[in-house]
Amino acid sequence: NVTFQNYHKISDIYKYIDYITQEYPDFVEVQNIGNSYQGVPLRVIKIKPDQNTTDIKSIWVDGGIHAREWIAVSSVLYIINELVFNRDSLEPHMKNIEFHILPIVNPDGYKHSHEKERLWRKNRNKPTANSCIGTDLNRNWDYHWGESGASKYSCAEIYRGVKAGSEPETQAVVKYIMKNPKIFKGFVTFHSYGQYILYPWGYAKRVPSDHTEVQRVGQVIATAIKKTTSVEYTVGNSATLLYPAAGASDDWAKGVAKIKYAYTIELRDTGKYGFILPPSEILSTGKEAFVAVSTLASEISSQ
Ligand code: 0X9
Ligand code: ZN
Repeated sequence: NVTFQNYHKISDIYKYIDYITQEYPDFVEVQNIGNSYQGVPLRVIKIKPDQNTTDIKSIWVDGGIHAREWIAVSSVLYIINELVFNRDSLEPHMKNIEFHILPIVNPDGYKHSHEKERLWRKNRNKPTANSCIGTDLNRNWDYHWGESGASKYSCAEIYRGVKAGSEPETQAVVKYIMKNPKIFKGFVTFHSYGQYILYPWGYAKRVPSDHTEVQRVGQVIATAIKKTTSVEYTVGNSATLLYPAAGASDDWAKGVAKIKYAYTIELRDTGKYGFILPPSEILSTGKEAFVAVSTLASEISSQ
């Protein structure tokens, strides 16, 4: 079983996923949506509402697109844990929400970060014989792909890939969501660090026409987090608050899949430990991630 006292290696995470899907077949479903470059299955865990629920709305949640951001993976596992084991005490008005959760978008990179280079960011693809290893999976998505804040050089940390959607990890998620994009009302991708709740666009300092509403809900989430752990998250537009970076998954979710509430949440901390967040913060950061997703669920369920 997964504890929230330590970061876990990939094999333990997959065992945990298998365990909960076996134990709770009534409302947990697992689906392989594709394979990573190195052939590791990408598993989406679907947590379904009770039978006979009407007006079901879906929310996508993922973590671990960046290899070194271990806290994003542990926090998404924490969310799954809460949704499964505390199902009965969930707020009644989020009971028409279906969650589609991919805890590790980038298993190859995660493994490499655990075993070889702690600060590895990208996946482990090697597109051509003389290129460096790794595409930045958060620069690979097909919406304003290759514009500012993305590199065409394979050795760069922010390498965009040979073309938009070139990577198997990106393709798997695109294919899954685009099978039925209309059911998705929310999209949350967890990263670290900085304690930000970011919304599109990220490709340039521009905002979508519904940004006031998206900012409002972001602020509701930040307030809910503060009430839970006293930790502050700043809400704002990606490109303005952080930096322009094109080809990220949140922009794709909003621009192509047309998911209204698309957020990138940068978890703890604000720089003291950065990516090497101590295990003692796993549990409380997980709580923040759970509050974020459940608050979004409540907002969406009533619309
Ligand atoms: O640069 C990124 O990919 C994200 N920050 S991180 O430090 N985790 O690498 C921010 C992405 C924000 N979203 C967009 N730029 N669209
Ligand atoms: Zn990241």
